[in-house]
Amino acid sequence: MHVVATAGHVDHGKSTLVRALTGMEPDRLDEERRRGLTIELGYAWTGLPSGERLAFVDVPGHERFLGTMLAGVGPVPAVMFVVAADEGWMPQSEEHLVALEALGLRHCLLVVTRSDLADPTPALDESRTRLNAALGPRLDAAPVEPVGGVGAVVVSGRTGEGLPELRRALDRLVGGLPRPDPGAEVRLWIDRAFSVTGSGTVVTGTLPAGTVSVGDELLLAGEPVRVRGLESLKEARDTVPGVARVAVNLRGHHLPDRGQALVTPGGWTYTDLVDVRVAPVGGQRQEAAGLPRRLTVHVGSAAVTAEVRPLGGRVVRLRLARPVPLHLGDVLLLRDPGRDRSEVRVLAGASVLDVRPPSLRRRGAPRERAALLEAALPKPAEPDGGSGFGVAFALRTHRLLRAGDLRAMGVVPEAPGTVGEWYVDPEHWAELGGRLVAAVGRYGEGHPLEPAMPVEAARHALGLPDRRLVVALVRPPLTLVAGRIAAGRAGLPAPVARAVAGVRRELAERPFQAPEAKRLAELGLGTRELAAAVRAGSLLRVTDGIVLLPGADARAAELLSRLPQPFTVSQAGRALDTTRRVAVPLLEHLDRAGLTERLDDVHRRCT
Ligand SMILES: Nc1nc2c(ncn2[C@@H]2O[C@H](COP(=O)(O)OP(=O)(O)OP(=O)(O)O)[C@@H](O)[C@H]2O)c(=O)[nH]1
Ligand SMILES: [Mg+2]
Repeated sequence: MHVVATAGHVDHGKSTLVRALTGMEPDRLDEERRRGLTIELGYAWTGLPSGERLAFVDVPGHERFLGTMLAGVGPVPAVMFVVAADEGWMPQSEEHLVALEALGLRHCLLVVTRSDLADPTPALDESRTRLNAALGPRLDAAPVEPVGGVGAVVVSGRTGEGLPELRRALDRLVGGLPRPDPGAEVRLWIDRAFSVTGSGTVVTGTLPAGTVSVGDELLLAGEPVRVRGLESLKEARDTVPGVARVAVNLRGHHLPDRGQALVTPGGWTYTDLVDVRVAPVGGQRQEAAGLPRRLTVHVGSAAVTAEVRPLGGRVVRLRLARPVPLHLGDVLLLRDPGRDRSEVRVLAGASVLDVRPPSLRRRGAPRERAALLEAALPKPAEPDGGSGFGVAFALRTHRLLRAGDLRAMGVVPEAPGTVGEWYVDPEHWAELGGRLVAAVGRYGEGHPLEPAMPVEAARHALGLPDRRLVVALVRPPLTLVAGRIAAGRAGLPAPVARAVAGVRRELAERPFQAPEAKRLAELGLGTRELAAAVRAGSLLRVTDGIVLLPGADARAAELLSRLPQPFTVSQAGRALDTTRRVAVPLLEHLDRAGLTERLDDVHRRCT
């Protein structure tokens, strides 16, 4: 199934076309029929020649209802843009086009209708030129001739002339739409909500991607709600993947407003503070500094008032009047609510660059922030429709995030985290490593009798949220000894250094199989030699006579954290590919370092 929205000036024949194509009435209100005017969003559907089902969201063209038009178009991937042959390009043709440009629309079909009233050629030529100028650069492979531009069809909704051709053109339009991911996080923007006697609250909307099923728990304004029943195109369904029109029964819930959304728990960030990059529309060069202080932000079916704070260049911070579920790369439409009616009121589009921006108090911080975001932008610099924003971008701007934070930002990591659930920007990670060496050195100078730095003190010094990150940063010349980080000291006698190098080679292959006492004796490594190697940071002492490579303890903790928790000594031994001789003292060492915790005689868990 596909969903296409209409667009175009008032009275140009949008609803007439939807009616002619579907045999259904998009104008359901008495007032609409009396005034011959669309006021509310209309819904109708039909089968196309290919067998695909197509639902329309029919929008009003009247300038007073621009907000309703935006609510209808917001979540929909493609538009049928209607222009009357006898009137040609009109103010709301222009305003709707600017809105579609701001929203980053990529799939559009031009329909010149009312061709029974006038020669359609002038309207067709002008409209095609304008649509191509505004949308052309963004259009995905052109589904209809002329190649590289918006497809166009001439029809009459009155006589039916051109309708078969229009159906074929719609088939080509929807055939060119990308297949949305059925596994995507659900965000169903509500465009209608009503009570049905006997079944309670029903909300409807266009599901752009993901899957909704009966029994799902979703969030509505952050509160859990249960999907009690589901319909698509008036048929009861157990499960519906996007793109689709859906009606969701939320029995017992109070009536929500248009502009709220049903979302997958954990799949979105509810935020009232966003940093965005403004993209000018309508051929203007909208500088962010020229935006009004207050404007209306449209996203999906929502319209939210926002305070504007320019940060620098095209980057601005928006404080929204209420939290909205967003992802990085979401496209917002910025509109001036207070301008003169006769002017184009859509000001710009804006891509969401950050849904959890830091506070900016210091002088100069806003400008630095704008520069950081600009520099981190995916190349080419023009972000489009959410694509291009990935884990790397999120980490370049946040440095350090949990897997759950990334998911709520709409970026899905493919690789495992740097440490457990933590993802760290590679550049930042390298820098932290250097800072840890310096911090341990400073600590040693300040505490000559106690030269090794407690992990917790290092965590503080680096401002890290989790001690496991500190432990993972401990690499030669640093070593981890009983919960402290020691700076290695060079200068082992040559025979000892050679023997130690032999041990290190063997351990590199089987990192948890500590050399047996016999092997150590063979190499001439007695108690004193081992102690020197440990002091030099070349080996890690686990207990008397058991040595491993420096960092083996952090590596062990990392491997153990992947086991079902809690675990036993023998499970740990298997995970680390070693025997009890090593596993028991190593676990005790990890206990002392605070990396594992002993629960009872048999069980431990990672902290
Ligand atoms: N002669 C002729 N009249 C048409 C045609 N299409 C629409 N009309 C008439 O134009 C008027 C407006 O048509 P609608 O379909 O309501 O226009 P609309 O674009 O939906 O208008 P809004 O929803 O209010 O923006 C109606 O009186 C229609 O009968 C056509 O192809 N030929
Ligand atoms: Mg209409």
